[in-house]
Amino acid sequence: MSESVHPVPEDFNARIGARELDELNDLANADPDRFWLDQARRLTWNKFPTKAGDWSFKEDDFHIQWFADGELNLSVNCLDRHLAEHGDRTALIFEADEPGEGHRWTYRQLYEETCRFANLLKSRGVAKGDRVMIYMPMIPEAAAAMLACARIGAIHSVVFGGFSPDSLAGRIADCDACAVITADEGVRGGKKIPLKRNVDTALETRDVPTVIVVARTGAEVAMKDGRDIRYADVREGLSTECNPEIMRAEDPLFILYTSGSTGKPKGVVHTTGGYATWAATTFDWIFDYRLDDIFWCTADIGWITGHSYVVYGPLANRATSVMFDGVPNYPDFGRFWETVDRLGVTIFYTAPTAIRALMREGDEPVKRHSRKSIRLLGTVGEPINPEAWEWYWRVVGDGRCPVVDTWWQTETGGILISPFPGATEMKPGSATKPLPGIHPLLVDAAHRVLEGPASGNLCLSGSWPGQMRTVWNDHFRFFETYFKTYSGLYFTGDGCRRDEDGYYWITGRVDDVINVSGHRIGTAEVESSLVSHPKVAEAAVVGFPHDIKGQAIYAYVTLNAGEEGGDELRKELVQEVRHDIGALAAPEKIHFTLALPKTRSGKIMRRILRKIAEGATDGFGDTSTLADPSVVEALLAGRQ
Ligand code: 6R9
Repeated sequence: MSESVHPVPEDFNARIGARELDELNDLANADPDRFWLDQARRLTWNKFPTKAGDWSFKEDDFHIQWFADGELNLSVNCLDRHLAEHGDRTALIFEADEPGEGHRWTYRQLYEETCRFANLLKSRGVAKGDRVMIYMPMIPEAAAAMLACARIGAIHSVVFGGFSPDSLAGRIADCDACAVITADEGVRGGKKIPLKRNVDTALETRDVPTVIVVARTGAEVAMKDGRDIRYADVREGLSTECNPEIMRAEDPLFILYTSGSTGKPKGVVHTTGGYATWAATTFDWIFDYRLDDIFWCTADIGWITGHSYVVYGPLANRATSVMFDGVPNYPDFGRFWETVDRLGVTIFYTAPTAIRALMREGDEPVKRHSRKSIRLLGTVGEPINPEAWEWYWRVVGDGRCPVVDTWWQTETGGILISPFPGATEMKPGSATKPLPGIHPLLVDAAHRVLEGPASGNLCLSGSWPGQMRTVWNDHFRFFETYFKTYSGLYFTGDGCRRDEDGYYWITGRVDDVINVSGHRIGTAEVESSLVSHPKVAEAAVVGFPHDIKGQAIYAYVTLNAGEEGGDELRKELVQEVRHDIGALAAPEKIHFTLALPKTRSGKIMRRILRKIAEGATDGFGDTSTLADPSVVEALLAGRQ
C-alpha cells in the first residue's frame, strides 16, 4: 500500500515546533538526568528530588525508581496549587448520557469535593497505603474520589463499570480493598447499569467495611447497615479542607488491572512522582495544551487513558477536561460533534474503533455540525487503519487539524510514541516517532536487535518516569512478564515495523492478548470462563479481524462426551463469559469442534486457530508436528 505523508498544517502554531523538538531530543540524549528533572519541575514538590531515574532491567539487579528522594502530593498538584489564580476556572465538564444534561465543576468545587471525600474516607479509618476500589460512572464525583485517595495516600483501583460483579470481586480480593466507592446506577446509551447491585453481588463473596454510594439516577438501592453510606446524606457535614498526606515519589498511587497473556488480570502499579511527571509532561507535549482549550478525551476512567488524560494529566496542567458518560451513537451518530459544538471542544481524543463505527455511517452526521472549535485530533488504543485515519483527518478535522496517533499502554503510564502536532509529519497508520528520552528497539525471534527499516517485537531499552513499577503482590510476575523474554529490555507485547524514515508502525499484539475495541482481553481469562461451563471440555480463544472492533473473539470449544453443540449452548456460553468477565469479553463466534490442533506434547497450535478464524483456507505452515493433522480439515469444515 502506498503511504501518504501529511505535513504539519501550516496555520497550526504549536508551542513545540520542529526546532523545539530537536532541542528536547538533544537534551534528553545529552543529559538525561537534567532533562527528566526539568520535566519534574512541572510539578510542585514538598521536596524536590536530587536524582531522576535509577533503574536496571537486568535480572541480578532488577529495580526501577524515579525521583526517589522527592516528596509531593498529586491532589495538591491537580488542585491546591491552581486555586489562587484559577479557582474559578472550569476543571471538569460533565457531559451526561442525555445531551446537555451535564454540569461544570470549577477547580474550587473539585477541590472542596475532593476534600469532602478524603475526610469521609478518613472517618471510616481509610489510611495511607490502604486500597480503595472505585466502580463508578463518568461523573465528576469519580474524579473527586480518585483525587481524594491521592490526597490521603490511599491507593485507588478503578474498575470499569462494564465489568461483572465476579470481575470486581476478583480485584477486591487481589488487592485486599477496604472500601468501595460506587453510584446507585450508571446510564449509558439510555440503558441503566446497576452499579450498586453489582457491588452487593461482588461483596457476597468478600465483604469490605465501607461502601460509599453516590447518587447518579436516584434509584432505590439496597443499603447494608453499618457498611453502606449515602454520600448525599453525609456530604454537608464533611469539611471542605483536608490536609494532604505528603508522599514519597515511589509511594504507590494506584493499581489498575489489565489483561495479560496468562492467568488472571494483573494489578499494574503506578507510583506518585514518576507517573505524575509523565502524565503532566505528555499531556502538555502531545496535546499542545493552551489555557483556553477545552480538552475532551472520550475514554472511561476505568482505563489507563481515563486516568492519564481525563483526570491527572489535564488537571495537573489546570486544563478544562470533559467527562463524557455517554456513547458515540446515542441519541444518534452525530453525538460527538453536537457535543463538540455545544461545549466548544478544541482538542478531541478518541479510539479508532469509535472512528470506524462513525465512518460507516457516512459523512452527513459529521457535516451536520460545525466542529470549527476543534484544532487537534488524537487517537489511542489500537492500530488505526490508514482509511480511518484519512476519514478522521479529512471529514472530522476538515484537513486542518493535526492527528496524533498515540501509542502507549497501561504499563507505560502515558504516551511513548506519537507525533508532536506542531513538529512531526504524519503518516496515516503510523504512531510516528518516540517521545524525547524514549528508546524503542525492534528485536527478532532470535533476540537480535534490528537496525534500520525492519519488523520485529517492540521493546524499550531504558526506563521513563511513567513506567509501571510492579504487579501488585507479585513482583516476580512483573519481571517474568516484561523483562525475561529479552534480557535487559522491557518487552511491550506488541509487534512493530520501522520504516526507512524511522517511523514506527504498531502491528498489534504478538502475545495472547486480544484488543477488542481498544479493550485488552486475555485469551486465558475467556478460556477459563468457557471451561467453567459443565458441558465444556476444552476451549481455545483467538482474535480475528473485525471491521469496527479491530479484533473480535473467536472461541473454539470441545464438549464433554455425549454433549451436543448448538445455538442454545452458544447463548449459554456467551452468557457465562458476560457473567464471569463482562459484556466486553463476549465471544463473537463459537466454533464447536471434536478436537483442537495439538502438538504431540499437547500444546494447542494457536497459529493454526488464528489462521482459520481469519478465514484462511491454506498457508497453515508446518503442520507435521500436529498429533493428528486431519484436525485441520475438520476445523475448516466447521468454520463459523
Ligand atoms: C493506552 C492503552 C495497550 C495496547 C498496546 C497496543 C494497543 C494502544 C495504540 C495501540 C497501535 C496505537 N495500542 N495504542 N496500537 N497504535 N496508537 O490503550 O492501553 O489498554 O493497556 O492497551 O493497545 O497493542 O499494547 P492498554
